[in-house]
Amino acid sequence: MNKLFQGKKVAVLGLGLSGLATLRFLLKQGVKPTLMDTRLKVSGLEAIAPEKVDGIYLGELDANRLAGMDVILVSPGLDTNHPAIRFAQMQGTQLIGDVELFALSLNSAEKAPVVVAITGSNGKSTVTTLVAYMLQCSGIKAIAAGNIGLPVLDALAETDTEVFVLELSSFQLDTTYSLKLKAACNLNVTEDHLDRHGTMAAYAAAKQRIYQHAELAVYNALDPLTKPVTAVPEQIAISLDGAGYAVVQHQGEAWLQVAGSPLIKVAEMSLVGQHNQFNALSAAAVALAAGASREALVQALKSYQSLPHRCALVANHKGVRWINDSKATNVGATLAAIAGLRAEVTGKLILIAGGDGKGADFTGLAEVLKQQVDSLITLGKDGPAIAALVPGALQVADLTAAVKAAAAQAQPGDLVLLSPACASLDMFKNYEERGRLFSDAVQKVLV
Ligand code: UMA
Ligand code: ADP
Repeated sequence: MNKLFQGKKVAVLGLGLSGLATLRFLLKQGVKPTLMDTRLKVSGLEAIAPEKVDGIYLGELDANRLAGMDVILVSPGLDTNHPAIRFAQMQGTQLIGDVELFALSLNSAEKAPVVVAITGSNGKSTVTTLVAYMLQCSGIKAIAAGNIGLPVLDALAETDTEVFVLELSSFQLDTTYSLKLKAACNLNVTEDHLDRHGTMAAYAAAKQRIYQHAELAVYNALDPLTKPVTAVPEQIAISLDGAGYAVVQHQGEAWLQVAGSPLIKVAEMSLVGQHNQFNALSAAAVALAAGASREALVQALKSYQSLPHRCALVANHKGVRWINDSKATNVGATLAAIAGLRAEVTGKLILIAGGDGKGADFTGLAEVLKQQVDSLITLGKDGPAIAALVPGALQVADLTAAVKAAAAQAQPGDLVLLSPACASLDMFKNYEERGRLFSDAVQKVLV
């Protein structure tokens, strides 16, 4: 590892969570990097002793300074199409991300732990945490890291980890080259992040990179973009009506079928909705490859606690249910939420949507809005584009107004669903803040 960067000029570009984890890792290796961020203010920098690094540069990127580097460790939040970054690459500077550094570090270790990874437009966090939980229930020391929030290089500091379960975004995969995986899973590829990737082809190609050095590919039988385009020694296709991994009728009830035999009754699972049956099957395939036992899979699927902000019930008041699905940051996630919940609604389904669509085309929502949503309330930057899909949509200025408008029309049996189909960054710090403020506004309006 040390040798890799010896005598080289290294820059850490982007000083958020992953950038600062990269810096900590490099300092431990005795590397003295240059730090850069396009923002003028970055929190966490005050803790860095200036003599430990080779300069800190904030604000507009200097193309010549970047091109003077041998290696740039770029954080996933920065668009690598930035002209100064492309210029440096053209001058021969190597561009890699924190996941690549994690891979290089493990590849040079004497005894590398097992690594599995999950990508997809939707369901990544659910599957990642479920795989880690299945392994933990099997008595294996597993840790979930990556896009889920714990930077991979911070996870590496946990020395007794037996299995790393990584959630990887398309941005992270774009700058990863040598990650060796016991199992790689691509859940689905639906429109997202087109403001960065430009085209669906480029986005799908970034997701395909997860299979580069994988022993097993777990993919979605119904989504051709997830099928490996390169040779992967072993492959498992997941589909609810498939064979090896599927939902089957057994003893008169629906069961999850895992590796060819029934594992658990669907009714016994803590997760609800068809998309979560698919997630559970995918997680089972990955966890088995990483050493989990079937007994542990059953235990995990019965007791797994859903992550917050994903179709979570925040209030059930006078027969009206209020659901927070703030993590639905793209069209595919909102479609899954509506499909999963519609059957349980006896009254109206009132949808609150809108935010920053990240360049998405919303027409895929139109049919479902017309047929399955009874009332649409929109907000945010792309609220008007979503409202334009159906007649009679109500456009409001903020989340509180949306909740008030929903409360004014809700009757017993109705369900109010916040599932924005958009990122939150136009109005909120992140999707968690949006979900929390929704929940607060609901509690206030119900008093
Ligand atoms: N930024 C700048 N200038 C810079 C660097 C960043 O303006 O020089 C801005 C960008 O607008 C960016 C934001 O800062 O959106 C954060 O970027 P970052 O690279 O500093 O992000 P980190 O704090 O390191 O967090 C990253 C992931 N963020 C992104 O990919 C945008 C986190 O995923 C991840 O949890 C973390 O590393 C640890 O691995 C978050 C995310 O939103 C949850 N991911 C996207 C998603 O899930 O849709 C891909
Ligand atoms: P990610 O980490 O990829 O954003 P999450 O597990 O956090 O995924 O789920 C995000 C949203 O996507 C949730 O709001 C949920 O309704 C929806 N979702 C979860 N799994 C799937 C799936 N397999 N297919 C489509 N949508 C899904």
